[in-house]
Amino acid sequence: MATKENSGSTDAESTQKTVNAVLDAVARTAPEVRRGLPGRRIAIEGKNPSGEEQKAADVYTDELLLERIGSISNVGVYASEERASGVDVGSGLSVCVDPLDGSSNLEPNAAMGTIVAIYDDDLPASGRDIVAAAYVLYGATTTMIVARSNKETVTEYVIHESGDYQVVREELTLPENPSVYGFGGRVPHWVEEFEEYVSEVESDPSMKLRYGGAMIGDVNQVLTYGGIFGYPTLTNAPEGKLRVQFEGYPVGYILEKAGGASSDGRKSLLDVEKDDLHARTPVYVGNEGLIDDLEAALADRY
Ligand code: FBP
Repeated sequence: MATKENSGSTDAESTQKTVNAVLDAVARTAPEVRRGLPGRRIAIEGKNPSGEEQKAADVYTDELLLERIGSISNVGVYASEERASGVDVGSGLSVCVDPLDGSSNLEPNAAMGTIVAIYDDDLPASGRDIVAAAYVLYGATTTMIVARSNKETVTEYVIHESGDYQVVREELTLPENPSVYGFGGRVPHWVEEFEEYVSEVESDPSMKLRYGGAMIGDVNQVLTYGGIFGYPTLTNAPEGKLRVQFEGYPVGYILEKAGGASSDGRKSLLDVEKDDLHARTPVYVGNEGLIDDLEAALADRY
């Protein structure tokens, strides 16, 4: 585990150099992840630390990323959704990975992603310790969205079969007029105030339902068309399903950098404080107006 003095000792320049090295490693690994998916959709014994079924593809992707990211100097800890605790790989930044977000989409050949959050502190870190967040989307093409602490904007890259990646959209910002929405969890488990909010959203003729079952695919719809994605608080799971360190913080960081907003129902996802590496939180990200309306709708619950 990176020690406090180590994790805080990296200066801005070496931090961004390490961020670049991590992003290069993730981009280079993406084509290999895609090539390794056929034949790995079977479930394997055991569960991940969140108690969910692991696929061979989850474990394969996690092992590739540990090997690549773990060998980068100035990376102190590699942690993943698939491992109970972080792996000490030296000293420096902490890297949290959801190796294959939405792996249940492998069987129906639908979109999946890899999520990366880089923190300049020990784990579990705070959302305000993020120095970079990124996600790879395995869709019709392979793309990567990146947000950095030393840049006010979000960049989209396409990743080629070689692992080389090039900019396709600089200064990516959420469109002002939202048009898509997607919410997870079973409707009978939505709390009443949320159900009323969703009815409001659905009554807007400009809004279309886009829910694909992999957060990264759904969030990318919101980033492209404007709108809102949420995996909400549920009556049978008040903290929802998504993990703070591996999903909530990085996606909240990216959407806020793109001029949108994030929330756990009350406040920015980046201000959620949890002392467990695999803690969950309700996740809502999208256009500021939609998030403000959501927080107003849920206000009576808190
Ligand atoms: P993992 O696959 O990384 O566990 O991610 C959880 C997830 O697949 C999200 O990507 C997605 O938003 C959500 O679960 C879908 O949940 P559900 O199957 O309940 O709609």
